[in-house]
Amino acid sequence: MAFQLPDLPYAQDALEPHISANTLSFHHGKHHNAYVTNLNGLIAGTDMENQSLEEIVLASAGDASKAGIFNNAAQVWNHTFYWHSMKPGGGGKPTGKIGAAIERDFGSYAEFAKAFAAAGGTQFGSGWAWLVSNNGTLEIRKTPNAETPLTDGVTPLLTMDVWEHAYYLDFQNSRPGYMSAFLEHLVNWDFAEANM
Ligand code: MN3
Repeated sequence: MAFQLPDLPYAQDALEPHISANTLSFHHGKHHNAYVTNLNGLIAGTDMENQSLEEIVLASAGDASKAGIFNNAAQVWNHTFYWHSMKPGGGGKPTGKIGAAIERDFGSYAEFAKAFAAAGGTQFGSGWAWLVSNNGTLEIRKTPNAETPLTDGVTPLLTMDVWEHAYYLDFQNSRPGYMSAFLEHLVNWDFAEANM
């Protein structure tokens, strides 16, 4: 059964003025879609054809002969997770269970925000910044290219795509500007809390 490109969880213009409909039309409609199409082509007729996306990611990780499958499968998973990591009117300091866990494990929301932006800012080239739960303790991770903390046995709570295609149309080369908009206006804390 072939994988399908999942719909965005909001309208294509819902994240404006921070992330434009133009960015989402390319990022979701072209980039994410290409990973789905490539993955379907790579697994067609193999024993991975009937596996779940998570099973394919875990089974292909670290196997050089399956690098193409891993890269496309992980990028399909990462992008779907990223769309849900944002929402219109999101961002800012979280409250509730996730807010308390952030204060417990980072000292304050400001310290978390600084460390999360540092992870995204120091990811050389393409990759992802993550908030994960490591056996109940919140941690920040960064991963290059298609790599995902799913393969490290931790639970992803939130991710920020720092590939240039995520921000170049709206912020040109300013990854810091994109990361500020993400943290201040877009983070879906309800999604992060539901993943805890
Ligand atoms: Mn991307």
